Amino acid sequence: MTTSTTTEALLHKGSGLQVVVGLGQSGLSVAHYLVKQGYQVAVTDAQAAPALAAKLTEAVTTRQFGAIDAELLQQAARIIISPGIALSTPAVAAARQAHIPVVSDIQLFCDACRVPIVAITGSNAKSTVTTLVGQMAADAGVNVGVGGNIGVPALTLLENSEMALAVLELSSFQLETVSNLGAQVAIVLNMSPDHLDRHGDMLGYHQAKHRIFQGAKSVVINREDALTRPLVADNLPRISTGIHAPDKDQYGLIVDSDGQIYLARGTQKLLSADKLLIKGRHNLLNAQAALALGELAGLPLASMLTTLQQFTGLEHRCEYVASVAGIDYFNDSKGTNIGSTIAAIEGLGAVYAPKDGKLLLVLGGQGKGQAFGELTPFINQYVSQVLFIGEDAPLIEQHLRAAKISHDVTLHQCQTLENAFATILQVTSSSLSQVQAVLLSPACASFDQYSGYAARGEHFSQLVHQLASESAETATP
Ligand code: UMA
Ligand code: ADP
Repeated sequence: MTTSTTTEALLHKGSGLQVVVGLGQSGLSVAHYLVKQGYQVAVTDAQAAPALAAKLTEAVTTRQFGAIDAELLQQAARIIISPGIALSTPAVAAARQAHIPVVSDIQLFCDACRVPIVAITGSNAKSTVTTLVGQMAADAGVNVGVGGNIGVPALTLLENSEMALAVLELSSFQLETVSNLGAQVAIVLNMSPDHLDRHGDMLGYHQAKHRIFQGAKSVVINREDALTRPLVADNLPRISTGIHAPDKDQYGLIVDSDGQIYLARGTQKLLSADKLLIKGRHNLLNAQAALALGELAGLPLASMLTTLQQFTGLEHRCEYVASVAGIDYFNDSKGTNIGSTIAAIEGLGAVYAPKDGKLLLVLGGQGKGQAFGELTPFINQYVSQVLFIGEDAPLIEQHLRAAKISHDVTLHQCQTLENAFATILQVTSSSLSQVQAVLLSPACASFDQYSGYAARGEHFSQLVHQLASESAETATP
């Protein structure tokens, strides 16, 4: 797929300075890719000593660290911006004002990619569905590359010259500077508020996400969420997913007279929901999305159904950790926005409610400008204790109170996870406690206290295991 370095060097010499802004994973991949293509490349980063500078090829001699270099940006023929850097950053905004094109690594990827792209975005479930579609393709014998926001920079996929299909998880940050992606099939899985601090409001966030449909050859739509539909009327092939019985050739759920739920395509029952290892209504939608994307990418149904039954889900997404003193602990540290936390509360709440059980919910971190009051009806239905951690904890409590949280729900300000566990012990040892499950689903980013959601989830799991060993010691005569 990649042409030889010498040919590219001739091709791109003299086409102007390419300035890579941000030397994280994607910036590093961009710099290496462009150098290989023969471009003249410079890099700038706000950090004085970015960790990845040591890995940068010596061919990049202009390296401006310690601040994003506004003067360097003004000299660029093109700026390739990292997703973590806002377009409103003054040096970047000034360059755009001067009509210097600003694109993301995904633009370079789609310009060079010669194989079909399955493009996946949404507020939640991106990594789950991307992994599932990638696995479905691999199990069907397709040489597939899986990358993007999931943690593998997209451009590195081009190093595989045998790749026959690319499955990309795309964030709103990556999409906001992409034009005419031209995916074989594209989806916005769902839309709920997230990253509003960066996009300004829901409209800005929606506009960024919907760029995924530009040039798409087919689309998948979530019938439960009107905001997932492409705005432009067109006659592209499209398949929809949803929680009701589907129309012909669409995906949905069929419920038998005995209450058994099936994944279905039209009137055909494909698989009983019991056969899936990933649980909850949201995962039934995720499974349908993967099937519909796979269908439009040409994957065989029988093989996709086999993959679906083997898929155990990803860590830190409503992951069962352990049961201590009769209480189940779940790590949903990847629940970093309101939509994902609602899915977790509803999904687990529905499991414990028939047994008169309630959830204890650990919430908080960096709030990203969200309206936390939207959680209140779900908390009132399924939760008896809310424990707040992190920098926006007081604000979240204010939002819940303003949205009329029930007097039956007790609120605790804990600041840290360690303090939260002291409270958990206290609350659950009371004979009046209705708590049957503890759920870490913070609805917030973790960067105020952790290096990322994975570190937060691991800390939670470690505290659960510590509690389990202390509880076993106490129980030993
Ligand atoms: N930097 C600046 N100025 C700033 C901000 C950052 O100079 O204002 C510099 C930092 O010093 C650092 C570099 O930019 O050296 C980091 O760039 P980055 O934040 O874009 O991170 P990458 O390592 O390039 O990772 C990015 C994605 N990160 C973000 O979108 C924040 C990764 O998604 C993605 O996996 C990776 O590219 C490969 O495509 C992570 C993420 O958190 C998982 N995504 C968000 C999410 O899922 O919610 C959108
Ligand atoms: P993303 O990559 O979009 O962040 P993940 O697959 O990592 O998505 O899941 C993120 C969070 O969203 C997890 O807390 C997970 O339990 C939750 N989640 C998964 N599927 C859905 C869905 N269909 N709707 C809402 N939340 C979901």
